[in-house]
Amino acid sequence: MGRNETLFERAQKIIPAGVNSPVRAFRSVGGAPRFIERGAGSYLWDSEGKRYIDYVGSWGPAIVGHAHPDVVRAVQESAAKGLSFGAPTELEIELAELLCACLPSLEMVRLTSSGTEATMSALRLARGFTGRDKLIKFEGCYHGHGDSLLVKAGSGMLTFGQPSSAGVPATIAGETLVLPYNDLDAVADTFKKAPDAIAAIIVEPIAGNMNMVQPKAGFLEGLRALCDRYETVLIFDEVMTGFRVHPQCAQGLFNIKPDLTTLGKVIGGGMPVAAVGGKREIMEKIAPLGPVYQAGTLSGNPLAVAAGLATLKIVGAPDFFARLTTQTEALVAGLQQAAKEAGVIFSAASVGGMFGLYFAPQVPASYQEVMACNVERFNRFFHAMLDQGVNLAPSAFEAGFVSAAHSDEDIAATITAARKAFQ
Ligand code: HOZ
Repeated sequence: MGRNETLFERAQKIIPAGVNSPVRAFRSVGGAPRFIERGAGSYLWDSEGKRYIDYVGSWGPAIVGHAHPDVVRAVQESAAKGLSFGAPTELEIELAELLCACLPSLEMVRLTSSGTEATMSALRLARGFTGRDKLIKFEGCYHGHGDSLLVKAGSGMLTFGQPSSAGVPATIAGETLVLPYNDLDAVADTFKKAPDAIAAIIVEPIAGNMNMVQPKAGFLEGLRALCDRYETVLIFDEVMTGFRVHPQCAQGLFNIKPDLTTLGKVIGGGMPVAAVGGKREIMEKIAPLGPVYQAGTLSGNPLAVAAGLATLKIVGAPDFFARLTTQTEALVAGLQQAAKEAGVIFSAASVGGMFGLYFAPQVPASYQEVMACNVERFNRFFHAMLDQGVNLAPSAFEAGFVSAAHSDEDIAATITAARKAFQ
């Protein structure tokens, strides 16, 4: 038994399924998760010393590569001055100012420690602002593990075929209306039936938790128009797409201004930072300015904020996104070619540094189409890639991520591995 297996056995005795977040348990692909010893640039090393080209990137945050020297230095310098104060710091203002400068829809922002906290807070704010209770979310979109949002959700919920969680009271789940992604007519019909009841629509502007599903032309614009008409708060959950698909996030890419935005992952550069931000009149409802309570001892933690600022500085450099996009497109094109040569039914797509791989003839545009992908074929591909030192997300229902540290050689080696894995 290798060290990964030994650690997994030990972990399972004391941690549910041996992991602190479900997808990484490898349940859908089978086998033991790799216990990571260290990371540098585009690579990870596991507990057995094996090296992997990494396309998970901590599920998105590692956009400049693992252990980037500038980010590590920023954290070390901040750590030397104290780990947490539970009091405001100047760094927090810097990060908030930077986020508002990058995203025209943000007039005010509050930092949290996780994407889940950000989406829960956004939802509470929308409810407090509108005085309404109902929420529209889309099937297969995942917005963290808050009660109202764990209804027909993506990510681990989809991976394990249990899209709504036990433990969520029916009265809470009943306030969440779940509609098909990319189906604007369904949204319009719902508003017609309940014109004064819906506090918010929350959407991943590019879905990244049911594999990657892009919005059809007009879908996001249509949501914006309906929210304007029915005075409903439009929340873009950009925890995954934020600073990952475009310098101004998905909202800049599609040129749409949501009322509230949630951010996470990249803005913390691998440390726990997330944010909720948006229109001043809504944000001013947050305590202690307003009646909507939201708080956190570690919110705006100085080490985490330092990591986020250092990361965003690198991401903000001219040409950062052009190169990241080119690398990701090269990966996707190479994988498509390798599949074609092997005669495997496969498609792939990318936006900025985010990509989707589908064992299906066409790139899916809905939850139903994603569910029709060949999961068994993905699982075989996943293990064949892992054996050859390529780390993909251990689920057919997760997006993949390329970092600025991925070299041409890394991409070429990945495509070579795929040629074999497609056999
Ligand atoms: N929810 C993440 C995937 N969309 C996985 C988080 C983790 O396992 O760290």
